[in-house]
Amino acid sequence: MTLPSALRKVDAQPFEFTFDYTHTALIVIDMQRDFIEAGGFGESLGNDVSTLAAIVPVVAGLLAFARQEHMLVVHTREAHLPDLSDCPLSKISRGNPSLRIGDAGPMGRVLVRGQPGSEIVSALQPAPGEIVIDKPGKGAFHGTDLHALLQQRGISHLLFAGVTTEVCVQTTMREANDRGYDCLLVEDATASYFPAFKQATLEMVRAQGGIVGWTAPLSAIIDPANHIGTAPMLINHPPVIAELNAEFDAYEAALIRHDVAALDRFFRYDDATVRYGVAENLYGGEAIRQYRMRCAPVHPQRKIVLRVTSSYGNDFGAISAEFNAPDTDQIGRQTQTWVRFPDGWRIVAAHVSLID
Ligand code: C5J
Repeated sequence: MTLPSALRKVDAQPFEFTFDYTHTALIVIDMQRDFIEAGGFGESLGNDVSTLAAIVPVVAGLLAFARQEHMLVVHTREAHLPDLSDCPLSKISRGNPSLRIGDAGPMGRVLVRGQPGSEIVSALQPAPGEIVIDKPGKGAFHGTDLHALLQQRGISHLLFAGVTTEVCVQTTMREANDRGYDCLLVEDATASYFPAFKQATLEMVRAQGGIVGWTAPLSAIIDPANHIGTAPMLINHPPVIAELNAEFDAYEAALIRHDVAALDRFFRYDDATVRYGVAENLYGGEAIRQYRMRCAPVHPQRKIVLRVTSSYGNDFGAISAEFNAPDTDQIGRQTQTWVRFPDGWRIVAAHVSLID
């Protein structure tokens, strides 16, 4: 369930852009070493790469915003198969570069998957769970399953960043526009080797009432005044549920291998943390820690047979589970309350019991 307060409004051109960040993805186009660093493909075409490198901090700020809002993030790379079977001859032979696609250069083979030059620059590395798409074309929808991935996740709105504005960014944005997405290009998070081409692209995108989409600077997107509604709260937001389930799985795995130190870390070390065990009431982090050190391991074939996970906002959730093990006919029940702290998710309350 999503409350309407997930809506954001951005002061954009040609007019206000409204999006629900649970249905919006950030698409970061081709922030690769081959385009942005000296010695890559971009420079081999005679370009000054410093204009592209200048946007890296802005793209990092946009990524931080998207991650904070738990938006879907997609990174693309223009990168071909090692045998270049996905690269038309016309693309290889175009222009007069000192290095052609597939040639060996200072950063490995130019625009070839897996080569150092095709990697995303270190400051913008994809985070776990983010999608990375290797694309053979300028547009990210051509020859990829990007559209299907976005549809599966209910995405209707896209924010665009990356390089170069008038080539891969604009092509992808036009492809997305034709597929029915509402698209906004983040003005200071995109760059071209030719500043005039960037400016022309921004104007073309938003001309004629936003014929391709909207443009706005990063500051307008992250402006806290953008929330529509006063108390934004997402309930059962899939990325938060996925994080909680991953924590729970890691907790169960630590339990099975009787990793006392790891188990200890899952519980918040605080006087207000409470764990009601099957046969003990433990008040406070120290009592829980002492119990862990003396308790017997659980049966190694203990199995979770049912789990219900819920989340309220980005930082609070509850998991209830039933478990069984070969050494008992009873069914175990366990409820954990999780809170996200600056150092990660922690259990602040737990209750375990057995029933016949
Ligand atoms: C180019 C790109 N310019 N990512 N690629 O060849 O825009």
